[in-house]
Amino acid sequence: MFQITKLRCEYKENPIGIDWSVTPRISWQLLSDERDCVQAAYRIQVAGGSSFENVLWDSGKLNSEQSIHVELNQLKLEARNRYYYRVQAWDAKGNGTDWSTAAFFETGLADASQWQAEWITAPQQLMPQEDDRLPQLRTFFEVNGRIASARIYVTALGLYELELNGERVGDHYFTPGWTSYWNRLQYQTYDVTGLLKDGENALGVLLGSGWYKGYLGFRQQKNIYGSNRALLLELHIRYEDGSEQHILSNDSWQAAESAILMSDIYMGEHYDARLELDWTNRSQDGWQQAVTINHSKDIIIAQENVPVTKIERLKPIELLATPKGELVLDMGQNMVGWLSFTVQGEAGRTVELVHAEVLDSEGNFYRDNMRTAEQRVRYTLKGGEKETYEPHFTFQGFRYVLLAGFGDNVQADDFTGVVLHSEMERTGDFECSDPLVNQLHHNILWGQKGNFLDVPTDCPQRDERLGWTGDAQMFVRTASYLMNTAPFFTKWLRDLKADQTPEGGIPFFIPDLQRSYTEDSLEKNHSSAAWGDAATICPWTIYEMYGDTRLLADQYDSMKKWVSYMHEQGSHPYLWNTGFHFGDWLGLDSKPDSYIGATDRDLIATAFYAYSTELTRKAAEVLGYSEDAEYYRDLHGRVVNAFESEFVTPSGRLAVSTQTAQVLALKFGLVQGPAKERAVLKLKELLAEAGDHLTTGFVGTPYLNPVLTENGHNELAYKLLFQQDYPSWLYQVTKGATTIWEHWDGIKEDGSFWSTDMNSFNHYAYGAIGEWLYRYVAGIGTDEALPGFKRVHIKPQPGAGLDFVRANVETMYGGVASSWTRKNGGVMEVQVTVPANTTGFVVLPGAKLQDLQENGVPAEQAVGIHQVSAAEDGAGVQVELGSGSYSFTYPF
Ligand code: RAM
Repeated sequence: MFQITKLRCEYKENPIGIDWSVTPRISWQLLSDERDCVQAAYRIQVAGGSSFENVLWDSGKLNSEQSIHVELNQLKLEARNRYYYRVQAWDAKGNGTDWSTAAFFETGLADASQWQAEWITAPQQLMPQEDDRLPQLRTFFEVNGRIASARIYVTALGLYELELNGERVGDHYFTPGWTSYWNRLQYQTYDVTGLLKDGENALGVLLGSGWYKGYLGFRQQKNIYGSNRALLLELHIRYEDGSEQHILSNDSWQAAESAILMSDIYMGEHYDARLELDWTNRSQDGWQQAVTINHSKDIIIAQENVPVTKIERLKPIELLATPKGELVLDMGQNMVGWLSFTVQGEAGRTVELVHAEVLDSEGNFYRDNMRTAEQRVRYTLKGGEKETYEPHFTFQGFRYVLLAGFGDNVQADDFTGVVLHSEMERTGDFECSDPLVNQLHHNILWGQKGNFLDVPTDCPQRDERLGWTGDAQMFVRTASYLMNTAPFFTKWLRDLKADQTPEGGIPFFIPDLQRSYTEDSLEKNHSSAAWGDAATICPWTIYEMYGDTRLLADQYDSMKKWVSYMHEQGSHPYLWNTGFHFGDWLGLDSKPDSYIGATDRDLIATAFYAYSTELTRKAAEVLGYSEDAEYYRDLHGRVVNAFESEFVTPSGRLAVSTQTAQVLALKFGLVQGPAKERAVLKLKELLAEAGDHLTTGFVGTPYLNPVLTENGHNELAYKLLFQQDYPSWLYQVTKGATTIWEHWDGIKEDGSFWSTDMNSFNHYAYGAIGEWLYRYVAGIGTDEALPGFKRVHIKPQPGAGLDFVRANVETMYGGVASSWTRKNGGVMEVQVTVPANTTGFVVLPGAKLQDLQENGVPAEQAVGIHQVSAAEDGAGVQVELGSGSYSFTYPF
């Protein structure tokens, strides 16, 4: 078997409406049942139809190993057109695949800023701006003739939901998504060919407030980006005879009030089903003429991210009565999305659902940590038949739901939890012999599900839910093991770049809420060390994980500007010792009543200054900017020297005696030789003083276990992992957590809560331990020089407490697997898989050259193995191998 599978265009399967101002890139995977399979050549054909009768472009057979991000740069593209593509490949032995099955992509509008349609909204008298009630818009049109295809191109100020002839259009939610609305606004494309009918058609739109106009941020502000909800839409119908008909949003449309009395991301939704209009009925009252408004169209871009969709459904595990006598549903999982429910009763009766994450120590419903976010859904029945409802423009973070007004016959089965997030492909799986660690992995995964709803948020429940840069930076690699995050971070990083200040400062959250780049912005809401470094860490991580050089090139200027911003700060050109920083946020060594850990903030700022400079140097090298690379190499050296003279004593001790200080100095290579050794010893000592427990906050925690494992203290890293008392990762697991908490002690030993003002139970930052599980415990890593797992590193790191580990990561080339098992009789078995068209560099700690077997034969004799030698650090064996699955055994 030798074949091609998983054709993707810009990471997506058969995308429509893509931006084609840049050349689309396609990727494929090779499947082979033979080891050591490398692609030697490929051929691509692009055609106007799936039968490939009309070939538009044929690459011919090209000698190349490239099978990801292949640019279709010879192809002349046109707007609004579908292109079919297929691929054939040959290996080094000359074996060829058949043509792959055909895949396609479809280009979007000719120029995303050129719209024939106009922005429309409901007239003022119908919709006073401060009214919470949502408008709906509609139009009628005739279809005459046989339709070849029909597409809707649409965006909104606010959020929209479309219906065509009574059917919801598409399965995307929270469209058009959240971007830096001053600079960028996505439009979506829908294939509506199958929804149109001959004769009269009715197209209706609900408009919501969303991030654009609803409450946003922790200062109870509304209308941050604007106060008008508006729609911009074009429906293009292509008839079989080649003619086209365009239905455009303009003032011929009609507007009416909808049955949604209020809908707000934080607050919830109020719906009165008695007020529903049959908007497909022309003769109903209540409709007025829509009005046009002026708003920029220059900022409109094609959809970049994958859409938010309904990903999974959960049934409640219990309907319980609390000690206070309240009726509460338990979903069994802290989840993000909403409840869909069925209810029956008389017209005018109102039911209410309030959402929260935890019960208090007495078992009562607890929502004080929501701050001002109401998370309340209210539904007034129209009466008669059973009614099923789910909200439209709000999402809740919850495990428990307080029910009111449902009556005595209510049953758990009447409710379904609908989990919504960006539809990223799940790529990572991890399982080991310890159930608590497996639950930790589950919690990390659910932290991502809950907080990757179009932008990477800190939390999904209280009045915050913002794209905090620091949190994103800390979690990006873990996230990219668990799911394919490339389109998600592509969009978010472009917003980061758009919101960056002219001096290169990075707002605390992206999208920014207050144009930090303007002089009249209220306060300095940008540029904290370890937060702003999302500008360098995120694109570099996406580059390593997906081989995405284009994103790196797109972000390169932004990376440079961030470094130059840091360069301009401080009283010394190579130290960053001024300004506000969040420091080692929530570190346990903070002063009482402070959120900021004890680690000197100048040290953190200078450490990240060095790290970002190094990443920018690496990016310059990848992109071929050798002068820049030299500049950043030099700058990095100077920052490291300045760090040394400021923070390392002449005899080699780090002047700041915290866990996080040692961790950063080691992770970023800021201490060498004896100073490095002392930092490792000091870290051990500080951990021991804390009873082998961490005291690190947001900044130190993600690197703590990696640093221990990298510096010869893997056993200590395992020890920290396995601690079950506070503070530790498993403490919360033993307390029943199903997601990752913001605080190590969100719920204290005595059952009481951390203060109400900041206590999220779904905050992924500490979930960055996931990276250690995949990259160190299972040992699956990338290679900077051959990114995207073109060369796979596998170095399992067994430790006391685990008998086996199994991990899989679905990469751009296919599945990478690493598992290890301690067998009876002191034998270690390590199984690895590296996909076709990649090679593997496997390190087996503890193995000896002469003892290593692969499937029962001496390893160096096995097919596919290129080289076996002593590991560089002398503590095991390293194996260079070609693609395929291997099973190694050795005494351990
Ligand atoms: C909190 C957020 C976030 C953190 C900032 C500094 O409000 O929840 O996690 O990055 O503060």
